[in-house]
Amino acid sequence: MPKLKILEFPDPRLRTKATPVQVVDDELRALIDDMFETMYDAPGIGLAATQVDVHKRLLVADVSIDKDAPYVLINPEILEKDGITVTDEGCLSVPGFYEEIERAEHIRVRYLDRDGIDIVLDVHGLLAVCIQHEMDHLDGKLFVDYLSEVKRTRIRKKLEKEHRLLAEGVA
Ligand code: GNR
Ligand code: NI
Repeated sequence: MPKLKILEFPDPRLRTKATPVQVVDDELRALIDDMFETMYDAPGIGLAATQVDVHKRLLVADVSIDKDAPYVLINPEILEKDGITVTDEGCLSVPGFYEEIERAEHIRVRYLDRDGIDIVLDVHGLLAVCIQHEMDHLDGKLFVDYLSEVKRTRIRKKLEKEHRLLAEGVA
């Protein structure tokens, strides 16, 4: 299956607020399979539909070492959050940049799985961080938004330069 193209900051399409999924059908499951392939190939531990220019409330994640613990969250909602954890975060849409970001250590999240079943799950640690990072994407938010404007601007200029060089066929 084709690997999907991942949008990169500062692409304005990453600022789109995704809309709820209405039907969990085979067409959606085909997209989910393509998202997993794209995420594992990147490689990354999570991917939001927004990043592949599909503006539906859908994310995939797998934080396991062996890449054998896939999660699909459709229309995710955070019911509860507590605790604070700091993680050196990266993002496939902000390649090459890593910064410490504070998130809730525990979340209780409600979502539909790939069969359309309503699930409530308590999540801790890296998976909780990843789900919060992916849910931000669905609202058009990126981890760089938590940084100072000086840092965000520096990252934007470096990526814009990379994109310009790539378009010119230099790199
Ligand atoms: O691959 C990824 N690693 C990661 C590390 C720390 C916190 C969040 C993430 S998510 C990221 C993949 C990605 O960009 N998902 O949107
Ligand atoms: Ni990301």
